[in-house]
Amino acid sequence: MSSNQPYVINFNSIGKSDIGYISLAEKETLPFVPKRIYWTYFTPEDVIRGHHSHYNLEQILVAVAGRIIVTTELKNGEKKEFILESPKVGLYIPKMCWRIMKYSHNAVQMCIASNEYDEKDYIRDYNEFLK
Ligand code: T46
Repeated sequence: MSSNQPYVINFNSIGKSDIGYISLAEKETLPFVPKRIYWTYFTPEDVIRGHHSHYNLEQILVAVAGRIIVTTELKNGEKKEFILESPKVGLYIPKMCWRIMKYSHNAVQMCIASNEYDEKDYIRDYNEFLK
């Protein structure tokens, strides 16, 4: 379900240790119908990404490999930290939510997004976000 709060989604996982696993993002478990999926990788550990919010985009981040530390901040100042380190866990990020992300060297971040890419949907100025 869509929300104005970030929250963790536990995806279904099928399998066992001797054969491996498959995780599923079925439409019933998703808060929106995805329009775009992309992934980031090889982010150096000393680089902090994000530093932006979106006017309308909603996203689900998944650490399909490695570990991602995501700090979210809402306009009311509420801050949360999430550690993503399981490929069967997603983090829903609502619209109007500032975020920064730090990555382990082996992290692969998959992002399931509610809309196509649009640079005009970004708020990259923190003071503008707070207005
Ligand atoms: C987010 C976090 C979690 C494109 O040209 N097309 C695209 O679809 C995307 C996603 C990016 N770009 C370009 C725009 C920038 O020049 O790639 C460059 C880096 O994108 P961005 O500043 O969004 O990178 P991150 O890693 O800070 O943020 C990414 C997502 O793009 C963003 O929406 O919320 O991951």
